Amino acid sequence: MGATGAGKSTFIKTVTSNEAVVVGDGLRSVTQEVRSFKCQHDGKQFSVVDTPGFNDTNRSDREILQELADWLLESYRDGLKVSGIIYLHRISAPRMEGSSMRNLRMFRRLCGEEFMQNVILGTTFWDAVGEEAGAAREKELLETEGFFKEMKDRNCDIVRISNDRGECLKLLSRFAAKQPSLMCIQHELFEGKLLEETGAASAISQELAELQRQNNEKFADARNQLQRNLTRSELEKAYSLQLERRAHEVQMDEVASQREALSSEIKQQEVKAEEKLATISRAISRQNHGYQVGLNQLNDQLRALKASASS
Ligand SMILES: Nc1nc2c(ncn2[C@@H]2O[C@H](COP(=O)(O)OP(=O)(O)OP(=O)(O)O)[C@@H](O)[C@H]2O)c(=O)[nH]1
Ligand SMILES: [Mg+2]
Repeated sequence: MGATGAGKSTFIKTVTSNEAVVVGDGLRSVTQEVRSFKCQHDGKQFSVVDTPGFNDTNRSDREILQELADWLLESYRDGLKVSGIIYLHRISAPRMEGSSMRNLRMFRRLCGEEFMQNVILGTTFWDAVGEEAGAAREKELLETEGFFKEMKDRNCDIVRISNDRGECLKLLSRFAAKQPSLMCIQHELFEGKLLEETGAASAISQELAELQRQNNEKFADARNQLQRNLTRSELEKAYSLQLERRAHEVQMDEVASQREALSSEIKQQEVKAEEKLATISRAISRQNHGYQVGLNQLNDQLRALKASASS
């Protein structure tokens, strides 16, 4: 067992020399179903079981667990017990990522503490790291709680796995020396628990709930941040609108008082113009009156002249 790409099928192909074992050649997960391969070693018959890796690119951990659980329950009903499990981990992985931690927690719940003595913790990809860097990582993995420390404390064997067939076969011999045992999930399923009620499944749901909680927290943070930003920008907008309105009102007041001043000035000028007009028309009428008087006098003189001329 182990995460996808850890080298499970490679190990099985090495020990069984069976060409039917499909090893991945890309980034995508390869093994999709639990499949058993037979091999002989040291006078003993082994069934080596390949499993799909957790953290599959195509399927959820829940589906993978279902696949494993079905196989384990069926084999238990058939009277088969598991002699051991090799849990593979890529030593070349630069850090223990969240998905690797999840897989490990689920694996531990799947086995139960008692079964740990039937587990071999195998590290692969040693050729992809320097001996020194690999050894430092191995030490950290074995000494850190939540990584492999608890498994080591439970007497789980720790081995470095190479592609040497002889070395790999020796691991099968180690299992042959162990008492086959029942895994926790086999007990649980055989007792009639639903998969959802098993420890391994609840580990997934706990992880999912934790992921959900973390996502919700991130979402709430982002929403609060957005709200704060919005509120701030809205306040700034409202404030600048208010300033604009105040400036506009001041302008309007100025225009109104200018208009008032202008209209009273116009009125004064109108009064003055009317007064001027009245003065002018009075002068004209005086002048007209003078002309009329002169004209009358001239007419009188003309009439008098005409009368004296005819007599
Ligand atoms: N360098 C190096 N490559 C390895 C080692 N073990 C496996 N590989 C390569 O890693 C890739 C994945 O190996 P698989 O054996 O298919 O991995 P798996 O664990 O069965 O993966 P899934 O079936 O997807 O769960 C293949 O290309 C292997 O050749 C190793 O120890 N060193
Ligand atoms: Mg595989």
